[in-house]
Amino acid sequence: KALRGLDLQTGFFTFKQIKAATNNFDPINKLGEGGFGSVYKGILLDGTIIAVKQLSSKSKQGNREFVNEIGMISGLQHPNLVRLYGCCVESNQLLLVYEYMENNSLARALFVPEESPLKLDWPTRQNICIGIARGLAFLHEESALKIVHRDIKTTNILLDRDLNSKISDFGLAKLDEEENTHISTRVAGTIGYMAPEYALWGYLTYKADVYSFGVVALEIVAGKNNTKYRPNENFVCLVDWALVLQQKGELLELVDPRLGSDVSEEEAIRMIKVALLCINAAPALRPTMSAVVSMLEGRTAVHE
Ligand code: ACK
Repeated sequence: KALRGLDLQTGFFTFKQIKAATNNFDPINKLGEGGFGSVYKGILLDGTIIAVKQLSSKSKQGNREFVNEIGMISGLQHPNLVRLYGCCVESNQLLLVYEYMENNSLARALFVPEESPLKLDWPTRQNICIGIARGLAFLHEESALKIVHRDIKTTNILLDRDLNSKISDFGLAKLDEEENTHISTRVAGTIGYMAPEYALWGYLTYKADVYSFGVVALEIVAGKNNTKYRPNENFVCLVDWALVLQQKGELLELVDPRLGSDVSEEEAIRMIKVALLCINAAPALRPTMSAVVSMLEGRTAVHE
């Protein structure tokens, strides 16, 4: 019944097809693990490379998020959303089949030291940031469904072969209903990225995604993980540090030193200022995602 809304553009795969594509879930093809289970790389008979998400346990929670994910993104197509090709619900299997993203997650590219830091030069980081903003603007404003993602963070942003960014993991996504407001009884998301009004009171609007985006944008500029970065003993995270630097008028201190002279100071300051607007404690004062896109592209000025 939950699959009733499945869009025709999203197909069903047989378990046999998936087994053949992943070489029977060969550990060599394992791309990684999430809270839900494992992700495998596979190749379909027509040569399409896919990523298969396999739900590990039969937990009710996992099931609900799995079905939710299908319902949310089946049929949704945008260059900055990871495309869902289909699913497999055969022989007690719950599998989601996505387009394969060659360059893994943004978190890995930004924070894992073994990954070449210069893979993400300044123009690439800008493009990644604008891509995430465009994907979110589409979810919030253009998609017929008006979706709040609820779990925007660097591990949920994947990078394709050309390092374009796409949003993934719609397990927690919600439809934005009734005056854009929703009081959640179960607050789900990730510490460090959750908007304060949502984390504290379960007050959910699309502005919660805008806040999370702001944290991600700061992480992109700084090349540092918000909650794992302690600039000194007085500050517990990147966000706090950014707010202090804003007061001192020293925003450039935030810029990732690995970027060297590659970075345009004007563009870096602009990205940081946009991020700071997004993490405003008052949801009403945060910009919409289409306004964010426009500011990042330099089409409109950033009003502080
Ligand atoms: O940073 P990663 O290697 O990129 O670690 C995670 C892991 O699986 C668990 O989510 C990777 N992953 C998820 N979806 C895809 C995909 N569509 N293409 C490639 N890798 C993926 C992700």
